[in-house]
Amino acid sequence: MNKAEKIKKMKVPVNDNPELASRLPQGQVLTERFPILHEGEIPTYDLDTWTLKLFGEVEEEKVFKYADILAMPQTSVTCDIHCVTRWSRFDNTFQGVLFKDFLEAAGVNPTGKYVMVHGDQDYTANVPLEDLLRDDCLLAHTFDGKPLSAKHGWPLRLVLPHLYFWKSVKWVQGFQFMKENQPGFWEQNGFHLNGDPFKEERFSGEDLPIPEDEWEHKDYD
Ligand SMILES: Nc1nc2c(c(=O)[nH]1)N[C@H]1C(S)=C(S)[C@@H](COP(=O)(O)O)O[C@H]1N2
Ligand SMILES: [Mo]
Repeated sequence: MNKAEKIKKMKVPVNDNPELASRLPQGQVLTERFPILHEGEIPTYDLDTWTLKLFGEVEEEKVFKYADILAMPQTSVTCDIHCVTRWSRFDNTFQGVLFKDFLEAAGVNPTGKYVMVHGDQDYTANVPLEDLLRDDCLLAHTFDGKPLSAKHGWPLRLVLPHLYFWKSVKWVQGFQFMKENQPGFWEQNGFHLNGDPFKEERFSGEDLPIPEDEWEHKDYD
């Protein structure tokens, strides 16, 4: 059974607390722990050789070093996060560079309206450029006042809180601009192309098998 099929068979939690109604999407359970979920091993990095690439449908492709990111305007974002495996966590404070500030500081003009976000290890998630330009979309290096832990995506992860958390690519390596929307890793494996938790855009309706051990959660913080 693949991940999408397994989530479909889970008992669906009922959110009957009126105080939470506007904040906790249907079918989600609130947690105070911070689960850790990813494909593959936790990568290690040398910050001197780390790079972030902007490529594809752009006027000019560019590569950034870690120091370039730290020199850009820094912002703090406090957000709720919602994972398609049904956990939500409120009031998470991340710090880093807003994607829209990054794009402006980068001086890169996208000619494609869709983006494939690339992260280690060979992970991808697709998002419309418009979504990345929101006021709460961050390239984060800090969580709760401390550097992100390696498990949660250090040295840099995307935080895109208005979509299910699978879109928030950890160990981000590049943004590929595209003329057409294309499915990323989970979007090719039974999950929704968009992924809005408040619309419960969980599944694609297709049934494509992936090995079970690739999606079991590994740990908590
Ligand atoms: N590079 C990478 N980023 C990733 C993933 C992954 O497998 N690889 N998993 C996604 C999924 S499915 C989730 S729910 C969140 C989990 O982030 P966390 O481990 O910090 O809770 O990371 C997302 N980003
Ligand atoms: Mo996930």
